Amino acid sequence: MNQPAPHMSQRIDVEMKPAPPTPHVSPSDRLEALSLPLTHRFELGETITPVQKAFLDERGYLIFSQVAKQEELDALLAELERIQEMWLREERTKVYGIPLFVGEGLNGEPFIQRFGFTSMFSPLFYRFVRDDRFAPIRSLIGEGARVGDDVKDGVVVNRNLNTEGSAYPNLGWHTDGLRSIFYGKMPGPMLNVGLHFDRVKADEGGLRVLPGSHRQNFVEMLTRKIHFLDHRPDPDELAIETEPGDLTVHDGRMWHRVQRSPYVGARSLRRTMYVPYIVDEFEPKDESSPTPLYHTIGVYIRKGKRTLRKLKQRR
Ligand SMILES: O=C(O)CCC(=O)C(=O)O
Ligand SMILES: [Fe+2]
Repeated sequence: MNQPAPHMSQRIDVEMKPAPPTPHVSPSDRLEALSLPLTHRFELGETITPVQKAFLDERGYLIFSQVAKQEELDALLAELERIQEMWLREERTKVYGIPLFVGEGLNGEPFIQRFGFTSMFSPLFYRFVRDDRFAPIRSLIGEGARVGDDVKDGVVVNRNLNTEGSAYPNLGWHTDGLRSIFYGKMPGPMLNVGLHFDRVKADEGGLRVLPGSHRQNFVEMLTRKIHFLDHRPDPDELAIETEPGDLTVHDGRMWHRVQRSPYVGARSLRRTMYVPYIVDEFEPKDESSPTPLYHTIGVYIRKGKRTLRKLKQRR
């Protein structure tokens, strides 16, 4: 269950608490879930309740209130600074084949805005994502769910910032399932688990989802919107408001996007961590892994935007 983490000096052995059984959902649980407001905030307990499971089945996502404490968030963020320092010093552009998004911070300094595979480089991240409190979350993924430290993009941390030099102020409509296709797999059921570090109200940008859109067929999943390029609000979208320490779970087939903050600078900062809990046997990655096509396209798009901005500044 525990893969060795080659970039860490000590070997870490963390026993993961076995996931509790997935609850059985009765028709009345389903009705109760459907009667809840779309913005309902659940409490994460020792197990996933039948109503929580029904809400996820019906709506495609769950919001758990205050799953991590502020001290824990602060420790993870401090660790992220250490990882950034290390990667900037190494002049890295990729980790395990996945491009880093490097923009400019508040004072024009290099600022990494998307970090992949953090738990392979940090004992703190490695331990945190294995904490007992996430055992019920793993029960949603399936039997034998483990942490995908070195698969897909690993444990990802995003830092959205709205500044002139930002490389990642927003993210267009997409389904996470499409990525599986780029990795050479058909999109099976998959859940994306996100930890939120900041208070983000609906009018401050942030996560937007199309509730129920995980139920669409495969063709709709490919064609409902243009993946990553469409940033337009949808009349049916829901803004997921977060408090620091909230945890969200969303179905990989559901359409979602990140709305740019209307504020510029420090007030626009939004940080999230996404954990791939997986059951399937993906190929583990390492430094020699190739870059998936859509990431290469992303690199060129960000380069193009940067060049355009510089040209505009010169005029
Ligand atoms: O920033 C977020 O909350 C969502 C990010 C996301 O959807 C993704 O990286 O696929
Ligand atoms: Fe996503």
